[in-house]
Amino acid sequence: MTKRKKSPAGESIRTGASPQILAQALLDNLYYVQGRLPELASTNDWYMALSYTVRDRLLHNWVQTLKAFAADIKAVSYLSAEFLIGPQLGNNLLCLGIREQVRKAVARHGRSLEELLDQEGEPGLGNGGLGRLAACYLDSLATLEVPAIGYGIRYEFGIFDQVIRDGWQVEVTDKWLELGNPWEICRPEIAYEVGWKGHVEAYPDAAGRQRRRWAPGVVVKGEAHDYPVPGYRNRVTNLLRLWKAEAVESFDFADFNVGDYYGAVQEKVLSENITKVLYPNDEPEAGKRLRLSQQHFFVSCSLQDMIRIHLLRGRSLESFQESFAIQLNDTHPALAVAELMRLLVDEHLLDWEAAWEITRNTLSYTNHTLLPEALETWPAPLFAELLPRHLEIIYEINQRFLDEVRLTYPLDEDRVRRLSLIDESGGKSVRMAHLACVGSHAVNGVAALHTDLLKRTVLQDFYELWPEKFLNITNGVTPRRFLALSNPALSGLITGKIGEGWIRHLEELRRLEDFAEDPRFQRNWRRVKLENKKRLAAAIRNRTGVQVNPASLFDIQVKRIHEYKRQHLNVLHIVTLYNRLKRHPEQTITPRTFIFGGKAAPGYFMAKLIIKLINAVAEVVNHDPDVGDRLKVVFFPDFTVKNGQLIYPGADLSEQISTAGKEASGTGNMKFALNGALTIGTLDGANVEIREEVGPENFFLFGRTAPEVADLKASGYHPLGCYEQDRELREALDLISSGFFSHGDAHLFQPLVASLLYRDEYLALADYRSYVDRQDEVGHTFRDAKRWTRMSILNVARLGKFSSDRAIREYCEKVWEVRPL
Ligand code: F58
Repeated sequence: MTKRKKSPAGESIRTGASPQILAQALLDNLYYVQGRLPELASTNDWYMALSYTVRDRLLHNWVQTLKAFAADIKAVSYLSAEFLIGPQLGNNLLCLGIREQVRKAVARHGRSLEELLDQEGEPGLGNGGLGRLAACYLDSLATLEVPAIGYGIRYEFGIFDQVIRDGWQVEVTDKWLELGNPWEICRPEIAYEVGWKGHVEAYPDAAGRQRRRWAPGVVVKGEAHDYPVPGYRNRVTNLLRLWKAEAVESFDFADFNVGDYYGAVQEKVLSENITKVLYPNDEPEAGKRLRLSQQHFFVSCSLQDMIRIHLLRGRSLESFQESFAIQLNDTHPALAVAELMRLLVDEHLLDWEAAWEITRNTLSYTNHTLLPEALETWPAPLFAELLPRHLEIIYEINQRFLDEVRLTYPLDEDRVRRLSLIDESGGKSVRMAHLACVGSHAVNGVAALHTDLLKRTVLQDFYELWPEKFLNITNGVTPRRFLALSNPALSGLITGKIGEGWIRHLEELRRLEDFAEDPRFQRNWRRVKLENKKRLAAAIRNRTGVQVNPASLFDIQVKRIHEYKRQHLNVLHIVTLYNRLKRHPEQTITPRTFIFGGKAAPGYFMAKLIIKLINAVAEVVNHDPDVGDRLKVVFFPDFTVKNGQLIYPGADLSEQISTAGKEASGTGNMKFALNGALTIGTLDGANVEIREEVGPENFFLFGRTAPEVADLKASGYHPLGCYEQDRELREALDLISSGFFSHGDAHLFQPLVASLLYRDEYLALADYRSYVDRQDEVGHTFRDAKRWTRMSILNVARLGKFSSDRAIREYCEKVWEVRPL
């Protein structure tokens, strides 16, 4: 080891944590890494220098933790096409516990820590809940000291940035790497080759057994890019390893030698395309060959990496399952079933039976959706072209599996057809959820209701076949990022009362119950909320120009825009309040600020129209003198993790209003409640469990239940009937249809209104009355500050269950069979 430079006080310039040493380290990094003198340095230069300074302090722990991977300890491998990790600097400071020292060090150079934190963009390497969940789980794994690697894709362009122009969403390329990325360590020596296309050959092995061998037509290299994932104040730093596609050099040179220079360059460009861009959800299936390539690419690199690590331990592949528990985050990495079989059987020459045993014992699968249109399938011809050997393996798995099914259910060919990995209705396609179920030893849903519905709907046949494989693990969120980091004022207040144990043991929040009615604590609670609302109001002013009143009820819905999440139901309520005010301008109502945020998939017309509607209603309501300050509507552009950290703490009311049975879990519901917002919600996803925990008297419930939704649909639902029977609903819809919010253009919102009146797949009209009545109660309750504050405190106090630490403990015990370091 090289000798470390020491300060006079004996602290190392690379690890010391006093303000003095940090200030010196900052200057060193500014000079030697950024190549800048302080007087010429930009804010970004300072941000980079600070990040390197913090990274130095993480690396020591990281190197130590990596040793665990060389030792004989079982590690978790979390395979996910998305990791929505959010800004890194603030969280790393929190985990290391050096924020105040760093603040002083930065101040010595005349800079503010806030300004540098704000300079950081974020890696938008995910669409929404699923990607963020993966990031929360990595945080908990590290905090619970479980050795873990997150494996994913290093997209060059993450989820698009959302800009609002004339009320419409416009997508802008996310160039997150543009200004450099101090958290990433590129490891060119950790790289694997991944193949596509080509053909499969049969040959006899040394023992004379028939074997298959894949000769790919195209080969690309995957290069590891590593991110440190620190635990909270515990010296453990795990690893997030993202793969970047590169051209394989030998290919370039071969082309170059025959003089095809441009051919070689094109090869390089095509290879690198694989990790160019994250797919936004809800895009049509067609033309998604690149997406299948991405899945195969990151799965193959990750499995090869795990096998390398396992063999480095001096173990044989028969014991692979003792080195790794691999979690499939939805079906995006489900190809792992076929790829692990291929690596074990074709490359490492194991028997099929032995390989199958290893595969099943190693893999487990989490399902995140019940929406049939969201269940992944790939056309067999596309598979055959891109991954011919994998398709053969899948056919073989299927044949053996269906033979087993036939033994269990003789003469039930209908069931065999339903269970098959191949959908034969229409053109043949591969059902990825079926592949994941067959290849895993455990299958879980993400909230109690979701798991229940999984067993009774989309995976019913699998549940009947293997009931013991199924379990529920309700999602959770990390209290570090979503309370300690994003809401320092509330955290301080809580810690002042019950100590800081809650940061690792969220159940300890329960002790706040004793203070729910304490007048002084209540006053402080309200003061903190008001501060957070002022901070949010300032950001709203800054980004939208709208001035909102921090004393009004902040009613917030932030999440991806989707018809099942029913942002338009929220809009119908706003228009209803507006109509009431127009009819009785003198009426006293609880002043409200409605805040929306969320991205629509670029190809999802209806979702984009909903954004336009929100902005159109905002435009009218915000400028109507009859309304004054009583209603304001805001669309906060570009909802990200970073913006979320600002928004959740400023909420009074959390909108969790999806049609019952559609939202698998939701995690925003947990983030809001943890920050003291009350929920108005349906009995959907984890709302059910949140309500159970906080008590029904502290939750604003409305709407039909999942069985009621199913019954209504089965008995023939006629939304027009709701419209005819409810005057306020009729007036709200009529006003939208009339062109009132669209400068007289009566066509603009017709597709939305017509879809509600004549189809209303997500029962917005059926739940309207119950929603509006509950909202009236919300408005009423908010006027009773003591009662509201009590409810808010009790919500926070009873939220312990929704820590991602609890979820990870359950995975460790029930699925992975791993123990902390
Ligand atoms: C979400 N799924 C669920 N998918 O909708 C949400 O209820 C749940 O809380 C969350 O997972 C975590 O379990 C989700 O975010 C995606 O974003 C997919 C990404 C890939 C394309 C299809 C959508």
